[in-house]
Amino acid sequence: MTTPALLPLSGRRLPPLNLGASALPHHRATLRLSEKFILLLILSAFITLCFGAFFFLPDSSKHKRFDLGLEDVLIPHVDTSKGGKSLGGFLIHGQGHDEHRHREEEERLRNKIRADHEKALEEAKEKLKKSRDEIQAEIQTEKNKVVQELKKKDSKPLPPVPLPNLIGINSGEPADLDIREKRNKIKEMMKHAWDNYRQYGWGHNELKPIARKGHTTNIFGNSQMGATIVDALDTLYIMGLHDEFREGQEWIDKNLDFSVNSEVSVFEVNIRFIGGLLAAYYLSGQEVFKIKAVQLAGKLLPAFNTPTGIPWAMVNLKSGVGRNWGWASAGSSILAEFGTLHMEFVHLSYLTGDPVYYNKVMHIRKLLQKMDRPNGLYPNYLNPRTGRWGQHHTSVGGLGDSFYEYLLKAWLMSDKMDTEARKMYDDAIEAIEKHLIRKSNGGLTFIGEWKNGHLERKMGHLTCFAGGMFALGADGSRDDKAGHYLQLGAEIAHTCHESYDRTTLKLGPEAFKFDGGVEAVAVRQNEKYYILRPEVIETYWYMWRFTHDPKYRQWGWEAAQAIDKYCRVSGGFSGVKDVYSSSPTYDDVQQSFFLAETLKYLYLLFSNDDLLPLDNWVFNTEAHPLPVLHLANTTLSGNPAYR
Ligand code: DMJ
Repeated sequence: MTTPALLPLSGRRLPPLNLGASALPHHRATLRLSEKFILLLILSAFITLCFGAFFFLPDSSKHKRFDLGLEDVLIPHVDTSKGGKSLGGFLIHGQGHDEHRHREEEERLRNKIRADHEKALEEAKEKLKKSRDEIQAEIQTEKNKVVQELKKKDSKPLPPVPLPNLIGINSGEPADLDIREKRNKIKEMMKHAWDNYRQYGWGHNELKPIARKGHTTNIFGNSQMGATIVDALDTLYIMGLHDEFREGQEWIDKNLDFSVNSEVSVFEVNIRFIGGLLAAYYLSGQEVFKIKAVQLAGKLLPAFNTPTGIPWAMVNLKSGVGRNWGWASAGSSILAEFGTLHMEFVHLSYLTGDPVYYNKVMHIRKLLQKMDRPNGLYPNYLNPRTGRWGQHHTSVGGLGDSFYEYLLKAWLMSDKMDTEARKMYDDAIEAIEKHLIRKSNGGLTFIGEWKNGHLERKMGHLTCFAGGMFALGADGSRDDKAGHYLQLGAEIAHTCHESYDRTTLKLGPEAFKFDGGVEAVAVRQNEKYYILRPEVIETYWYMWRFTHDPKYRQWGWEAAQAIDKYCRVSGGFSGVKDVYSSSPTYDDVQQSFFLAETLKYLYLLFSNDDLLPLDNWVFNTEAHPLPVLHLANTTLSGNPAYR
């Protein structure tokens, strides 16, 4: 190693000591001795300097490593146990044999890099020998692995919460043989619907029972989310179809994925998926349902990012971008959609300990409370940008229906503590009775629709659910009008039964009129269809629970027989296009709500009241039972996670 900095020193000669003429001769020997001493001192200083410089000069071997870009791999850490010491993050060994060791190490790494390159080249050559499909399959497998890893991360356990009182989930067997047989028949119909979906539509949202393949509509987006599986789970459970339930659970566990680029209806996904998953969780206690419900709810939350907090009708599950239906009054959101989230969202907050869901729905309620209501009625449309009503149309059927239902059920689900919800319900029902409910010339009570300042004397199949709602809300009604509301429920049930009875197939049309001599009959061709809807049977069941009048079981049985006769095909059940035609054509759709609602309400109608008793369970608008939360108040303080 050269030490250029020291060269001038090493070449310098010491000047002779000039002691002048005055120097005495007897001092000559002493002076020579001091000279030697000084020379020795200078020499030793020189040696010390050389030795020090040896350590402080730059190490050329380190420069080489930087040039190769290998600084991180060569000596990545300090291992003082092996006699090294750290300097700037690199390992400095003793000189000499360390130099040798560095070279060896570099050589070893170069060899390793060479070997790795060669291996990669070999692998690439091997890959190229494979077909395009094989390569794609391998890539897909790798992708799946990553997705599974991400899923595992997503499936963090939720905080434990005390489960509400879950009674009456395995009961209901009737003693009466005739009723038992009817109940078994409904169970057989459920098996037929499920088995065919299992065979021909598995994983798709719904089934086309005639084409025998999967079916989907835009409300579920473009992805296969197994809507029928999720919607059917709790019906399978209460019917004791446990193998089928387990099949559904397995599919959900392995395949139900919400990280999809798909635009879905917030309302439909909430009532069918979140409601279905929560009910399946409460009935079976299987954590997977709760976890999936919470994951999905997280994907719906971006829909609330509007200037008012009134959610968009649709949201893209991946991007979180929301928008409204093009047909809804100048970009409005719909009352029955943003007003039908409360039950599920309260349960989500209860189960997760996260108030975000509860706050979202309470914000909607507060906003609605502040708004003026024409004639005390809630219009169907509300603009989420301006916070103003759209067209002044009011309906207890499509576009409005379940908003009123959820006001009543919010009160029931809170163990009757949410009196604010009950008051809103009572106010709304009073306005509806005053402005929308009329008696026809033939004495049939009907609920019309308010449109542009006048009453349209038309009632939808959807509106028929209101009979059950009036009966359910009778107890606890204002001014002790329980008898009145039970009577109103019975009148609506009767009218809706008439709408069935006046058809050829004994199945109800989509909408029917009370006008110009027409009573409870569809007039327009495009209102004559029946798509396996549940609302009329739903009302029969509530009326049965509250009155035990056998006519409701009789009417329910008539409907079940008509469905079995006219809607059953070998590949499942289908809707029909004209209930007044003796040779009906099929629409070729087995709706998921047929399994979730229609068959469940029929089964309950022929079960004892101890199956899902109404003091402990509240059914969401898709017939998914959620337990009453016996909380001290509506701020969910019963959940320890809130304290
Ligand atoms: C169901 O999805 C729900 O009952 C909803 O509230 C409205 N209608 C359909 C079935 O008709």
